[in-house]
Amino acid sequence: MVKKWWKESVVYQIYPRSFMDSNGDGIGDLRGIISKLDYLKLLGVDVVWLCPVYESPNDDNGYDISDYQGVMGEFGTMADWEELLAGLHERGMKLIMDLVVNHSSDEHAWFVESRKSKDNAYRDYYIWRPGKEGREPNDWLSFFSGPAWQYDAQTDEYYLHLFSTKQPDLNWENPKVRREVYDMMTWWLDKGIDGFRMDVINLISKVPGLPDTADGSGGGEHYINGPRVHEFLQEMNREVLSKYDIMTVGETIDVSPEDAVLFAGDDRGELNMVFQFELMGIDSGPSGKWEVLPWKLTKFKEIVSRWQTRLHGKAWNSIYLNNHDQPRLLSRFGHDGEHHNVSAKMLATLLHTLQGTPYIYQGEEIGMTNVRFETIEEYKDIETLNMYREYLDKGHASEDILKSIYAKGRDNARTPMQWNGEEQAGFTTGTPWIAVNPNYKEINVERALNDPNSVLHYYRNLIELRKKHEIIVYGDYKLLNAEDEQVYAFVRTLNKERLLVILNFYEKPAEFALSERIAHETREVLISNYEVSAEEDFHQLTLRPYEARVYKLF
Ligand code: ISL
Ligand code: CA
Repeated sequence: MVKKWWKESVVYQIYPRSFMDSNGDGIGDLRGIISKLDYLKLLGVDVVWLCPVYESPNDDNGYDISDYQGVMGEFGTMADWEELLAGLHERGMKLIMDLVVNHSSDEHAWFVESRKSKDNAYRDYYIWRPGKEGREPNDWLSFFSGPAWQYDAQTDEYYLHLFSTKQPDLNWENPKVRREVYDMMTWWLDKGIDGFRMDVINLISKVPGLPDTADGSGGGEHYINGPRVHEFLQEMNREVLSKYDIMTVGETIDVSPEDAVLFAGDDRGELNMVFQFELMGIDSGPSGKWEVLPWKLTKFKEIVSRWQTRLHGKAWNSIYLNNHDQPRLLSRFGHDGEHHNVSAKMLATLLHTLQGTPYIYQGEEIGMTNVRFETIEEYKDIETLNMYREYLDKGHASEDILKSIYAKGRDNARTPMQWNGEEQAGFTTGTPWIAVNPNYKEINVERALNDPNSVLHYYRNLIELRKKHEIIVYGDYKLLNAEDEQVYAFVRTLNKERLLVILNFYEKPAEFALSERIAHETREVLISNYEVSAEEDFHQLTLRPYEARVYKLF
């Protein structure tokens, strides 16, 4: 397998608004991040993915960009950003920036021009259509509730917005738009950044004619992996990406492993890897993410294993169990009560021992959990707030909607980083833009640093293991027990070396039998979240709640 630095790296995702506030206005900022660089170094991560810090009216917390080459005033200045980049590089870490070019803000100069008149030079930078019999041009729906079209009286036409009304979709059919995007990317790369995470990049090509859906299901079939998406990405690669030694990861909604091989295949000249959403959909019903269903470990293993094996030798996986759009991994797949510590370590073990580049989302390394605000007023996320209004209008009860928000709302991941047990968790000296999770007195960085048994130190150990054992990066993957509803066990192999990973996903102790062959091999525990006895019968293991073990076999 071809060796690459981005395969050997561990990425840490920062959501700047919630990471660290340096000036007491309650909003995380660039100087706040700079003040925590030694912390990131201590953790051992190689790459920081910075969520958008560009100028933005913050309808969607920076994912609505009004100037791609300016820094958001609330976050600081370009000089601060340059200091951040230099500070990372000095410490041997890299920086990848979020690239949000499926849409811009409606306050971007291009859109301000575009909406002025039908013959404006920028009209065609966006997707404008006349209405159909006094209604929207088609029946597509926005990811953030309601139709994907907004009427604009000035020119008596509608513009397309797959996300909020303040996030008009850029028209990638227009070569001028593509040129602007490539020039902007080049400008950032020439400043010395190390790559991009590309927001909903598989939505940029829409089916010509923008047809109605067959069944009113939203319209995804007409813009997810659209007809020209690979052509556009190959062009972007030729014009920009191929000229630098960088990493790229595409956020791709609704893709299969087969699609991923097209986006990130070694010989495709597109991206290095993609974020898949199959696993994140494991607890959603047919109506979408707000329909919360129990999930099953057999299904979990089936999804992960299919991605592991189908990409092997062809493309590269990105491994993540949560991010700024998802509930906290611990509250979703582990136990955020009495088994907090062991279950966080168990999930971390999985994250770091699969084949692919692991992504840690801020706060995950100390076991931060979901939050439950009592009233809707405390929530800030546009997706959540729009959905709440839509569901209320449809007649749902507020308590029921709140239940879905507790399980799936994006603000679960956006409460301030918990640095210490002092007021506002040490995140700000002022009033935070979103409330701190009340559990900050128990769960915080200061406490974790002082406790050798903490989740944080376990993450540090896992990251270190990746540096020492090539097999963790490059070994292939084989699932041992597809049918087992409680234990997840797999083997990684590289040349003559083998790694055995055993994870109890539940609170209940589990019996786990190993094959004769494995049981007779010499073994060494590389990492575990409980003490492991050498005397134990290796044919038949009894695993404690959320127990995780990684063995090297000889
Ligand atoms: O997580 C999701 C599934 O419901 C969506 O909330 C999310 O919008 C989708 O995954 C796309 O995410 C990306 O683009 C959005 C932005 O709001 C997200 O924060 C970003 O990660 C629009 O730019
Ligand atoms: Ca601030």
